[in-house]
Amino acid sequence: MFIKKNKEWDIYKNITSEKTFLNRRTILKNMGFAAISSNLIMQTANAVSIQNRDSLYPVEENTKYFIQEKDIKDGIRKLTDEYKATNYNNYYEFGTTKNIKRSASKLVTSPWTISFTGMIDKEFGIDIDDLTKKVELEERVYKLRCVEAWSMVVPWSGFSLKDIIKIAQPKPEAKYLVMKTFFDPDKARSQRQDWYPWPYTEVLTIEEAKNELSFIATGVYGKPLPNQNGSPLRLIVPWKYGFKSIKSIVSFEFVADRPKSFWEAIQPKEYGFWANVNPKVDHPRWSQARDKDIGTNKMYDTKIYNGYKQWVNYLYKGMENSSNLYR
Ligand SMILES: Nc1nc2c(c(=O)[nH]1)N[C@H]1C(S)=C(S)[C@@H](COP(=O)(O)O)O[C@H]1N2
Ligand SMILES: [Mo]
Repeated sequence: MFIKKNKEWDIYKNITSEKTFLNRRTILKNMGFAAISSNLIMQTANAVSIQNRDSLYPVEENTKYFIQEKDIKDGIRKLTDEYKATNYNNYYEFGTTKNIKRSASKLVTSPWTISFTGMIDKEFGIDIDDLTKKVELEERVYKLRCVEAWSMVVPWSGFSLKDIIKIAQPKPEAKYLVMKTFFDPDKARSQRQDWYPWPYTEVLTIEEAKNELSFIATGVYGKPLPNQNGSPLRLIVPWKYGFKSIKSIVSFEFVADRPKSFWEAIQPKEYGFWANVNPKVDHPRWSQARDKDIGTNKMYDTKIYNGYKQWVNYLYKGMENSSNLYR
């Protein structure tokens, strides 16, 4: 994405980055040599668990949400080639180009504890490999529409975000679900660039999170998610621009007041909270009327809610004619 800096946020970030720095220094001092050997143990554990993950896939496809698309020459749209979808990625923690697969391979995804916090009965943590045992995995083919006006059609494996809510049991006062990506500047070098509001954060209303389309992907193309696509778990909300679909989640927090998401903190006029796909609301610097398929370069007319209107329209009653639908 292209960034214009936001001053207010810069000031805030300068304060927090200093705290983080002091913290890190103390931690490193206390760890000493232990860090080297524990790192080795972690990597071995990582290899074993990732083999076990392989055996979970492929899973049965749920075709209920599949949308058949036609391109502007009336050809039927096909699934994006696996190689393309796993080699053309946005993952800012590992760099600002689409070519981040190699740097993302450094991320250790096992063990991987996910914390559940905020307005719930009892806060807890659970490892991803225990979480996948508690849910029903299925495959869904969804269109991913990036705010940069490109798109893909991808077969994700995973489970409904509703299951996360069932497991967490939020209190009625909870109005938003906040998700965060890991913060580990040693592995993700871009996180040393402290002008970004790390960790990557995304927010949905609880109603949006309960929508049947909201999905947690743990696999893709019938295999566990590769690191570059957000292993070991990432959000997929196909009616919203791709930046809402946060990768490598470490926490689900239930709150009453809406915090700023990563891109909203950087540039709220360009990457708003709602971020619903809307061909009529252009990005301030480019049109959102069409999107280019990654792989074939064919053009498609962008549809309201990325074509998923029948499932999500009820969430935005009264907002239809507002640019709020986007920002
Ligand atoms: N943590 C994190 N999640 C992220 C991003 C990111 O930079 N960091 N990029 C987002 C954007 S802009 C898009 S389009 C999608 C891309 O997902 P993909 O690489 O699996 O196609 O991931 C989203 N999730
Ligand atoms: Mo994106």
